[in-house]
Amino acid sequence: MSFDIPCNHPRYESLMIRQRLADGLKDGLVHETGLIAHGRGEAFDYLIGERTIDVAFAAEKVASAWLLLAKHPVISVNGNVAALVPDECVRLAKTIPAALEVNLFHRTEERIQRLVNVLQDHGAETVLGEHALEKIPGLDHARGICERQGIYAADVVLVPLEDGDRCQALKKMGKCVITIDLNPLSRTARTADITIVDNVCRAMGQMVKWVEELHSWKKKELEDLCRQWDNKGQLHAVVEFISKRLKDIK
Ligand code: PTJ
Repeated sequence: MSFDIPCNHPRYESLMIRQRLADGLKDGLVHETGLIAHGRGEAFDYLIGERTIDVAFAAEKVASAWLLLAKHPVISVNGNVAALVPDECVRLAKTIPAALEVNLFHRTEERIQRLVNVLQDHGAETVLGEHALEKIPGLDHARGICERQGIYAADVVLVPLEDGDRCQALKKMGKCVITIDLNPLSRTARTADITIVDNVCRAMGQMVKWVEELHSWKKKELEDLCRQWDNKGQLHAVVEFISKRLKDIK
């Protein structure tokens, strides 16, 4: 860490997250545009009050249930996610259990290798992504390249911090797509089956807790929970929440 942030700083958490991304950039994990993406996320985090709002808490629960019901769940990891929540990614993958696959928009083999190493350093036994020989139909950029045993074969895919066209293409393949995106207006947020409007730094840890709790639920109870989820309605609730907060500012 190149900068000491005093823990009594009023924006300590937020500055620590920025620092993790800056370090991730230096370590070759984060792409430079990942910093811009984070800035957009921060703005929306500010609007929701930098906390997990009730709708997101519920979405995290349903997403966890969906991952538990899946036959072949996969967690897709990009540069920002590896820099911010490597430990949570590995814990979530082990608790479900699910496969981890590194998948990059700005793909280089060197970055793939670095991300695989980071996840392994945090305890992952197997990390997919290096032997990506399949292509998601309709996606021309590198994000469409994936592993046959991983995202290609998955029935449920968790794609935190995503760009919209892969989400759409995965859905066209018949997969259930769960995303974590602070922007409730993004194409990804609008296309996914379950959108968690929360900071990935809060959401992933909360999902580990939900998965641990939901392990004792019966299959039918999990199915009922998933069936009730109305993603469009919940996104509307997030926008309402933000609008109300803005209106209430004196
Ligand atoms: O590592 P790579 O090469 O795969 O590239 C990753 C980035 C993030 C650069 C790439 O996926 C990208 O450009 O993403 P977008 O299209 O900018 O979308 C990122 C979305 O994530 C935006 O809607 C942001 O609001 C949201 N976001 C950013 N930071 C966070 C976030 N959502 C949750 N938690 C965050 N910390």
